[in-house]
Amino acid sequence: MLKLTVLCICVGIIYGYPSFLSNIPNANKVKNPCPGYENTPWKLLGHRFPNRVLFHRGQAAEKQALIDQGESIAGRSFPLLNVFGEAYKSANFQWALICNLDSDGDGLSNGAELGDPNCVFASGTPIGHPGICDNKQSAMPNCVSPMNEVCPPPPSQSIP
Ligand SMILES: [Ca+2]
Repeated sequence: MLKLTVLCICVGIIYGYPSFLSNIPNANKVKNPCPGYENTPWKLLGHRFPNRVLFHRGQAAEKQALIDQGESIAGRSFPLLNVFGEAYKSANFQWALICNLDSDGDGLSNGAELGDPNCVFASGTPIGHPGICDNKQSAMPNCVSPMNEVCPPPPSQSIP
């Protein structure tokens, strides 16, 4: 029975993200808007890191930082959500409740950014990232998630 429980927990962890993403339109088509990473996929929509490798590194760093401060990490979770992920979680994972919101404050609604501007769960192409201010048409005075705070440093440029 214990083995079955462990197996179920592991399967849930490994396959949890796809079902989470399937409830957000075009979530698997979002691109990384960060300088130097443009046009690479942002696979973990709602999280501060674009892929599982970087996500797990980020988790390890966050845990280590707490340990270094003398804090316990027992029983704590480290979802590393961005502003869009926090909004989605707060809405109990209901896309309809956050579609018209502008989670990152860049002047475009989450639906507009994800290619579902009318909030009908349309299949389309995302024009932006709903958790990072990447609206090139606006000065974004209400931005809460600027690139210079949430993006990693650009990869080093290769010398020609
Ligand atoms: Ca955005």
